[in-house]
Amino acid sequence: MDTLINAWSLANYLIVQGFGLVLAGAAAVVFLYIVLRKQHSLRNTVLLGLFFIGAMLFFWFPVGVPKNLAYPFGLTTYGPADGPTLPLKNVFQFFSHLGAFERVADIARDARDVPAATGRTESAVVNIDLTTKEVLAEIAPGVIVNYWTFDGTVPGPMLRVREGDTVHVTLHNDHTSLHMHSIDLHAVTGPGGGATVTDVMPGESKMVTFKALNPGLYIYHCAHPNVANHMAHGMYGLILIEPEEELPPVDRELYVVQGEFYTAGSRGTKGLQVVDAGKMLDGNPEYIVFNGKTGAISKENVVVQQGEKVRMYVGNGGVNLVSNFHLIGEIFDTVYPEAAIGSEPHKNVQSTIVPAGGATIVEFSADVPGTYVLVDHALARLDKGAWGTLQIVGESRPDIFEGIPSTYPSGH
Ligand SMILES: [Cu+2]
Repeated sequence: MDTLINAWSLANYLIVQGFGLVLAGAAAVVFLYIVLRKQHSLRNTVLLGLFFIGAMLFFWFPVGVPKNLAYPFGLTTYGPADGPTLPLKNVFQFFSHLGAFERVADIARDARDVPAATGRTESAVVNIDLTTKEVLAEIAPGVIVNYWTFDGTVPGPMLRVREGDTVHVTLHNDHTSLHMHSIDLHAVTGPGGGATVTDVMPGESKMVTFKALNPGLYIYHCAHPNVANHMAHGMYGLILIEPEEELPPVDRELYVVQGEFYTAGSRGTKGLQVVDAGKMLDGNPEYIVFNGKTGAISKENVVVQQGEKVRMYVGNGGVNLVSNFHLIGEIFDTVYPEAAIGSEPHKNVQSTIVPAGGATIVEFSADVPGTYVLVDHALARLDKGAWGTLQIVGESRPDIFEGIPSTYPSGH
């Protein structure tokens, strides 16, 4: 990575936005002192003093008085724990440890990376190991983000157990981490979904044991305060609790998780980006992506054979937006709304809601060959990255779809 770009990121982050304000204030005080020493006039001293105080009130108050040297300045929050601001010492620590972070060539978890069905008819004891790791990777070409991950990808690995299983989840926090992490699995019945017993320091490990009482597809995520901030760094994934009575078999399964990223630099700004907690509180992400980065799910990799029945496990890490999941040119034959396995599934659905911190299961049959685009159908989000493609290969089916393809770039 270009050292100059990193240096500029640091300068922009700290000097321009933070210390610039302090420097301006200090320079103004020195300037006034020099002027007043030359004036020897009480009237001018009072006037200039009032002018200075007025100017400071006018410029500084809207920005906020720096509190505990935390970034962004002047952010007041009312959550149950600390807000999402970063102490400046953490920012310095981050930049001084840049060399220690692993550079991941591809942060995206492959959409095809779905664990095989347990195939069991009896419950069992299952051991799962996860490692929280803070890494650097591209969210878009040339745009570097400090991701906090489960097992080095976003989303973390999809987990799969069976209803009635006893599950031991051991959470390791990599020694290179700067922060504590934990895990809250929405499949857990118990305090914090496991988070209250898995707060781990860098280099340490802790275990939670739970009984998988309820079948379904559940989000898991880091729940160390500030929880939203940890999730906005990429700390989420899905766990499937297979029902005792198996779901109908399909030919292919896919794993997709939507998430938002709040970078301080505006969308497309190259170089290392830090999180902007103010944008996160306002719910205005610079990037909305499937599986961790723009372009992560592509038809080059996700190839479906005509005639196959496809099931997609879809989650939403949020932290603010509800996804309106849609596959352009397909109709979901079956949807388990909110991933509620056990309820009667919906039939013939176009778009389905995936709540922040929730999931859905959709199924479709691959009938007509071509490229298909999966989207969050709040379509302005496409331009923030919320789309991917898959390909159906096979013989044309003029009985279902016929026409001459346009030579213009395809819209919706
Ligand atoms: Cu965390």
